[in-house]
Order: sequence, then structure tokens, then C-alpha cells
Amino acid sequence: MSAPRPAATSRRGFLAQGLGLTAATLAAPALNLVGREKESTAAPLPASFPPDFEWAVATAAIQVEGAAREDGRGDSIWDTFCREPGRIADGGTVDVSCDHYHRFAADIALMAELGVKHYRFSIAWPRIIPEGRGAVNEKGVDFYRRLVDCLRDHGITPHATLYHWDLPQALQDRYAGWQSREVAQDFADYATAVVSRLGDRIDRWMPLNEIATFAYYSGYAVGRTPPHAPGIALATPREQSQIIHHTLLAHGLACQAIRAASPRPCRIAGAENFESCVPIIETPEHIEAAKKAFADSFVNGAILHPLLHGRWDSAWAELHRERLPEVAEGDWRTIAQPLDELGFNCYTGGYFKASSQGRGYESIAIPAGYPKGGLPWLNIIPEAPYWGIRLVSEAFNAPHLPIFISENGLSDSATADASGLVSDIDRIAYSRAYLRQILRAKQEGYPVSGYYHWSFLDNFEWSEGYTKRFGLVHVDFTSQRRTPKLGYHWYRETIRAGHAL
Ligand code: IFM
Repeated sequence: MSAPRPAATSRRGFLAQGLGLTAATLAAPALNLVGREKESTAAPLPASFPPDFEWAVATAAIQVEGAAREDGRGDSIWDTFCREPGRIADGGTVDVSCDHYHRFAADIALMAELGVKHYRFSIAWPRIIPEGRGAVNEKGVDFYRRLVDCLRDHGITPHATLYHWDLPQALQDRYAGWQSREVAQDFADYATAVVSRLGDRIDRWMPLNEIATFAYYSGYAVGRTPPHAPGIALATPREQSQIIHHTLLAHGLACQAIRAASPRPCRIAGAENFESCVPIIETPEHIEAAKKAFADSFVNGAILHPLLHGRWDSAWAELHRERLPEVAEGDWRTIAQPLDELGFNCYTGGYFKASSQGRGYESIAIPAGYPKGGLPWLNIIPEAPYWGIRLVSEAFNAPHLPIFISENGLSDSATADASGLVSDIDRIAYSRAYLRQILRAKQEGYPVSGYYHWSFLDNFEWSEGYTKRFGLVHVDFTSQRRTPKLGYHWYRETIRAGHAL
């Protein structure tokens, strides 16, 4: 199934209505739009998201489920990684985590009270196929049946990611996991196993989460510490890009498998954390600079072009020719599966300015002391979602593809008061600022369809263990007590109002 195509005039028509201009006037290059919007004294743009906007929360299997050795689940690379001394900041494991496996009913009741109508979770490959390939563990499938039925009973639509980094350890042992092309076919077979069993209940699918993170930055590329499982850094840029290529192949084969196995029409989305490039001043020269930086970005071009168009962009490929992977005959055709929508995991971005040097842009270094969301990489850049959405549309030629914020959030620094309430005002200020920029994109007619807050619960934050808290709901990991934070109450009111309060 291909992406629903809104009428060709939709963005300009929407803008024109709001600005009291004709669509023809707006046929000018996008660079001029910002200036025009400011000059307009016409009717105000809609102040709220439309009623069908998807307000949601997100989690991932290994970060919340626990029950690591129950009902036939196999080990993932993260189970193994957590056992290696010194890998996880607090020595935490994924054995119990938030115990969502046993507590999902109460968690979903809390989601329903929050007012979200959509929940993005992931399915654990080693719970469904413990050895990574071969026999299906029906008890594992039953867990997701119970979870999804409970969501539906609460009027919440399930959105399932098939891979959120928990590769079966057996495949790491058999052929070095993502380093081998073989993984792509095993992933597709796993997708078939899941969708043929759960496709009667789930019709929104995301094959892989954040290729850039697990395959590159925190995965196989050199340098990022602390690393992610399996803790392997590859020496050359070509070897690193080869991993990205294998993930794209897995994506393409899985899209085919999902559509073939689904008993009813379904929708497939990517969920990528591409790099948002923000012009430091919104004038044409700096906007043009940010646009160039966005198109030149290694991960943007390596992942988005193949996902959206089934090939590399030729200018990008020339720029990065030293690091291009091997692509076998037919791979581009496999990868080029139509997407129904694109998820954007948006936490941060980079500021850019025009330059007379190099390729016409310069990245502005983030100064020491710049505000962060609890992690060194999480610079607070509220315009990141707006420019990410806009530049995918403009620089990657995808003006009609629906896009949603598939993750956004931070790790708060608040502690509970005497009554147990966590006043996570950093989360509220951050999410409010980001949501206002998402609304801006919507007002300008970009096809933005939803916002998925990361995360619903405090959970296992990879190499940081349980030291970072991304949840709207506080979890006491000793008692497993859940306490909604102030941010939960803010989000509930925001959902009710239809815009960031
Ligand atoms: O916790 C992660 C999530 O698994 C993927 N996106 C970023 C989040 C915060 O680091």
C-alpha cells in the first residue's frame, strides 16, 4: 500500500487560507514563506491540533517488560551485555525492569486516564523466536495478544515496532548479528511470524527503530561512549556503513513480509532519528545553509534516501564516496518499499549558519553550559521538530508523506516531594516548547499527524541503566509503585486542550 496522497495543493492551500493569500502567491520558493508569514495580518492560523491528531506515548519491550526468563523468552544481546561488568552505569539488568509484562493492565489503565488514544510499544524478537530463527514461542505471542486486547478495551490503538534493539543473542553467536546479510531474511521471517498471528489486532507497524542509533552512533561506529550492545566498534567507515545497509535490507524485506502476512490493510512507518538542522536565524541565507547541511548529513542521506526513494542521492553519494557500503544486485528494489508514514524520533538537533567557506554552511558548536535534557547529547533545541519535518519535505522530496513525532522527551532531574509528586518542570518546559514548533509545522500545512511522548514510564535507559528517567510516570524500581509526575498532568490537560498548555 502506498502513502495516502493529499491533494497536491494541500500545504499551500492550507497556508493560503490561514494567511489570506492565494495559493499561487505561495508558489514562491519556501525560503520566502517565513518572511511572508510574519508580514501577514490575515486571519490567525489554527491555534490547536485537529481532533484526529494522534496524542500518544511510547515504550520499548526490553526497556519496560522484564520477565526476561519467563514463558520461553530467549536471551537478547542486551541480556548478555548487561551481564558484562562495567557496561551499564548502575549495573542494572533487564531482568525485571518495570515489570510491565505482569503489570501491563494497570499501566494501560493509567494511559487511558492520561487520555492518549495511541500507544507505541515494541515486540521482543527473542520472546517470539527465542533462537532468532526457527520455532515460534506461542506463549510469547500470547503476551502481546493480551496486551493488545487490553489496549483495545481502553480505546487505545496499538502501534508495534518489530525491532527496538533486542537482537536474539543466538543470531549474534551464529553469524555476528547485524554484521551479516543473513540477519535481513531472519528478520523478515520473524515479521511474518508476528504479523500472521497478531495482524488481526494490529494494523500499524514500524519495522525498525532508529537505525542511526543502533547501527551507527551507539552501535558499530567508533567513538560514542558508553556503547550499546553488542559493544562492537568497527574500524572503517565502510564496515560501519555496511551495517546500515543490512538494516535497510531488513527493513525492505520486513515491509514485504508485513504486507503479505497482514490479514487486512495495514500501515507501515519508519521510526528514524534523522539529524535536524536548524538555521540559527530564520533568514533566507541561513535557511539555505541549514537545508544544505541537512542534505549533506551522512546519516540522513544514508538512511532517508534509501527508505524514501530506494537509492542514494547522487550528490550525497559523491560527498561520502569513501564510506559507501557494498550493495548487491536487486538490493535497492528490495529496500524501496512504499512507506505509509514516517516517524521522527526527535530529541535534539544542531544550529547552522551560512558560510562563505566549504559547502556554504557551518555547524555552530554547542557551548559548555548549554541547556540539556539530562544526557550529554540531548541539547535542547526546540525548533528541531519544525525544521526536521520541513526539511524532510523540502530537501528529501517527500512533501506529502505523513510524518509524526514517534518519540520526544527528556530525562528529568526532579525528585519526589513529601507527597511523592515529582515536579518535572524541565520535561514540561521542554515538551511545551517542542510541541509549539510541531504545531507551527502543522499550521504551515506540513502533514504532521501525531506526537508520541517518550516515555510513558521511567525505564531502562540502555547503558545508563536506571539512572535516567524519561517517564511521565515515576517508577519506584524497588516496589514497582507507579506515581504520575506533574508532567503527566500537564500532558493530560494538553491533550484535552488540543495544544501545548
Ligand atoms: O530510550 C531511548 C529509546 O529507546 C530510543 N530513542 C531515544 C530514547 C532516549 O534515549
